[in-house]
Amino acid sequence: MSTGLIIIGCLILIVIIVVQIGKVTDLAAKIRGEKEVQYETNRRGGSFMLLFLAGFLVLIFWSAWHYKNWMLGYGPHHGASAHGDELDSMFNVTLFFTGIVFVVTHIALFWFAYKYRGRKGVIATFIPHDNKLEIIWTALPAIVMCFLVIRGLVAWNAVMADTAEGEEFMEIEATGQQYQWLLRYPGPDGKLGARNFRLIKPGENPLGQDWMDDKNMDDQMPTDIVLPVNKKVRVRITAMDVLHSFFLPHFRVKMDAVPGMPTYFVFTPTKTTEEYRQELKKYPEYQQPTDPNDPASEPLWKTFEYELACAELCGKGHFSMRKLVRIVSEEEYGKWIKEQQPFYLSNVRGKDFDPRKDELLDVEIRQRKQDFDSSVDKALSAAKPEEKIIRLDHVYFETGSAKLSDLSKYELDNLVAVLNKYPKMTVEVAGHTDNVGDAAANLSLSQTRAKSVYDYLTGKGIAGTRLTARGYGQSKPVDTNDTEEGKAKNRRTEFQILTQ
Ligand SMILES: [Cu+2]
Repeated sequence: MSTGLIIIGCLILIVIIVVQIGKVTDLAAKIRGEKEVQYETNRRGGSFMLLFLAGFLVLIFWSAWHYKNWMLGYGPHHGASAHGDELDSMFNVTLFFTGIVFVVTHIALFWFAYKYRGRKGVIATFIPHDNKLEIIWTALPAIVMCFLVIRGLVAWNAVMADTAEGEEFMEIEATGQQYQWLLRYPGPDGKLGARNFRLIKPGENPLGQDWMDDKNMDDQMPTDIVLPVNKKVRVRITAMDVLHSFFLPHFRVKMDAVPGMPTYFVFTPTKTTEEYRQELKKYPEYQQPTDPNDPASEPLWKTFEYELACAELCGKGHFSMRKLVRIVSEEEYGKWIKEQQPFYLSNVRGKDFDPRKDELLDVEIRQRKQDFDSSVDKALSAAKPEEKIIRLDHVYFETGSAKLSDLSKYELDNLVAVLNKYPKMTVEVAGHTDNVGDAAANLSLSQTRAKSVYDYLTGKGIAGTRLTARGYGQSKPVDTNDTEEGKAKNRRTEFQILTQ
């Protein structure tokens, strides 16, 4: 506040001084004659021009030198991607030529202003046209521009190339939204699932993933970008509302995120976060504490993180579109990616808005088969007959009926596979009920249910001689019938391995 007042005060004073000088000059002119005063002003003005030129150039070169280790492309900030150094070198070549032009034109500008100031008895020469001059200042920039543009085109084609057929790479996706980046990883199948903007629903389905597409089932939405070093990455870039820009400054990656027009960028990170920190550590600038007010805080190099920023001014929360990027070893990446839960399984599965809640997913089917096979293996190696009993947890009947529900077939098919694998195995299929209702009715229901399973298995080609079906009704409870939970455990279908 007080600084502001001082600045305003200074400005007012400067205006007053300028006005006063003007008045004095007017007065002096009247005394000494207009012309003389004009020449004197020209001389003083010209000298100021030279002084300004010197100060200006010194400041430019000093600041470039002084801050170079903070700038991308200089000091520790080599590109952290395979194409990064090529872009930096292009920048430097361009800077070299434009730097020469910058210095020469500024010297010429201010020097001429001094040299050709209005002087007594000197009249300007009139040059209407000069062919030599025209040719030189057209040809020279043209040649330099050609060189820059051709090199730029070659680099552009290399940097912007998409992945080639059969090439190994991983694909992730970044979607810009006011004001955050939504990241998506493909999961174990390596494939990103389909999206449809009509399916977007905040909270439930932020990206509009089509849950009927199996490729979406394992897609993860991590909070940070974590990538293995030296692996080619293709980033799909989209936006949901306005223009954003996917910017990874340390990797020299920048691509617009445009609603309705998917873009991409392919790059290969070549330096882990830790390696970059070690680079920074060599420079005194990065030995300073991270928090300037706390000298005991960690040095800057140690807290360094790569970042993803939005490089398009997209609204008032634009600044908050920042995410951390970590580049790690292949091994560390493997560990991290295993911890990332599929968005569908942790946020959608089984909820009211899950369009597949009545359906068994491949991943669940695989899991159940694994569980089933391992309990069969356990039973096969068990000694006691009661340890050879395996519950068919996922065999369901319609209430009060012996009709198998559709979802039972997965578990029964697992049993068929086991019986085919062990051709000498014989089993007893047993039905059990809780104690609700009439005991005789329960007995008969359990018998028909066991028979249903028997029929299913023989229908799949298992010889009837290897199977017995028996109903036990409520006679063999495994838990109390006093609680709902216990009753549910007692209503069961199981099979016992008799010979193997
Ligand atoms: Cu943005």
